Amino acid sequence: MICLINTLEKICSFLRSMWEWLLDALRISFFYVCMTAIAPIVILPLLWGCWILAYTQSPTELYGNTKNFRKDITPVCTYDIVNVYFHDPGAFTQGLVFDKGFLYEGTGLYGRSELRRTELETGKILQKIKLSNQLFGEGVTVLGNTVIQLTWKSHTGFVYDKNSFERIQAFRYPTEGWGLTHDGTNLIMSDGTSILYFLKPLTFQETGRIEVFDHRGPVTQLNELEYIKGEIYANVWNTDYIVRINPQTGRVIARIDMAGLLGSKDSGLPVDVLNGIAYDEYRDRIFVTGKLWPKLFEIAVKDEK
Ligand SMILES: [Ca+2]
Repeated sequence: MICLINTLEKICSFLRSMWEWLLDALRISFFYVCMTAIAPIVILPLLWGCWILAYTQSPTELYGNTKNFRKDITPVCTYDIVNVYFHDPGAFTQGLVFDKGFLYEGTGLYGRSELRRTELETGKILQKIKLSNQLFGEGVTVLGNTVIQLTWKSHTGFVYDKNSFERIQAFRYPTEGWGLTHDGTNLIMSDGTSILYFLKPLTFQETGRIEVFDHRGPVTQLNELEYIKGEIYANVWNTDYIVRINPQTGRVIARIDMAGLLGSKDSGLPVDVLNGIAYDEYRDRIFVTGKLWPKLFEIAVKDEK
C-alpha cells in the first residue's frame, strides 16, 4: 500500500512539474507573440523617421509644407562689376528702386530718414522729402504712379505721388518694416525674420506669406528686396549675401556671394552693410549698394562657383 502511495505521489509531482513547465512555455510564447506584434508598430516608424531626417526630406514637407532642409545644397553665385556710380556716403540705404531712368532711395536713421529721387549717372539728388524725426525709414518700391515707403518700428507706411512726393496715404502693418518690392500684383514685404508677406496694394491686407529657407533651414534677417524676372532678391542683413528666392515656395534658388564688392580703398570710410537692390527691367540691369557706401554698382550675376 505504501508503495502504491509513493508511486502516486511521484506521478502527481511529475504532473505538477509538467504543468508549471507548460505555464512557463505559454508565458514565454505570449511575450514573443506580443513583441512580434509591437515591433513593427513601434520600431519600424522610428527607423523610417530617422532615415527621412538623415537622407531625404523634412517631415513637414512630406505633410504638405514646402520646406526641404536637407535636399540639394543651395548653389552659390558670384558677380562681375559692370559699372560703378557715385552714391551719397551720407545715405543710410534702406530701400532702392530703379524706375524709368531714375533711382528712388529710402534712407534710414532717426532724424536722417528721407525719400529721394536721384540721377543714376551722377548720384545727384533731384528731389527729396524728409521723414519726421520719430520715424526710421525703411524699404521703398514704385508701384504705378506712387512710391511706397515703410518705417522700421512704427508699424506705419506711406504712399507718395511719384512725381510730387506728396504724401497721399498712410497705412498700418503689425510687424516691423524692413524691405519692400512687388511682383506686379502684390506688394512683398520683409520684417527681418525669414517670412515674406504678400500684401494687397491700396488696402495693404495680407494675401499670403512664405517662409524662406535653404538646405540648412530658415533664412532669417531678410532685408532689402527686389523682384527680378520671377524671383525675389533679398539682402541678408549683416552678411555679404543676396539670396534669390522662389516666390511660390520660399526656397532659396541660389545665394550670391557679394564679398569684396567695396574695395579696400573704401574700407577706411565709416561704411555699413551691403543693402539695396534695384532692377532696370528695360535694360536688364541690376544695381546694388550699401548703407553709407560711396559707390553704387551695376553687377552681372554669374553662375554657381
Ligand atoms: Ca529694392
